[in-house]
Parts: sequence; C-alpha cells; structure tokens
Amino acid sequence: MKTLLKIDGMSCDHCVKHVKDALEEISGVKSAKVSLKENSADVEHDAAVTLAAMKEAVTEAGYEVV
Ligand SMILES: [Cu+2]
Repeated sequence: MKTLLKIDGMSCDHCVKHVKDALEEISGVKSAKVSLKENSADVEHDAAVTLAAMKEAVTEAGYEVV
C-alpha cells in the first residue's frame, strides 16, 4: 500500500532525514520517500500500518501531518 502524507515544519535536509527515519522505524513500513520541495512523504507500507500510526510517528519527530 502507498500513502501520501503532507507534512508541515520541514526546513532542511536534516528534517527530511528525521521524518524519513521516524516513518521507516514503524513496523510494516517498507520505505518512505520524503520530499522537502513537495513537503510530502510517500510511504510504502503493509495494510496493517494505520494512518494514525504514521501521523503519530511524524508528530513525535517534531513535525506535523496536514
Ligand atoms: Cu531541518
């Protein structure tokens, strides 16, 4: 499955990596392609991964899913 998240609060490549790592640490997430330019994260994941879990991971990393 793929989910495209819109993310608020990223300002540099460090933020991108932070968000990417937070998402990829979720069990069941295969990959997260995070774009600073698009303010987005394209997440490839198992069906068991919920939107709420992804939002929580991003929030805990210090950013916001919009
Ligand atoms: Cu940054």
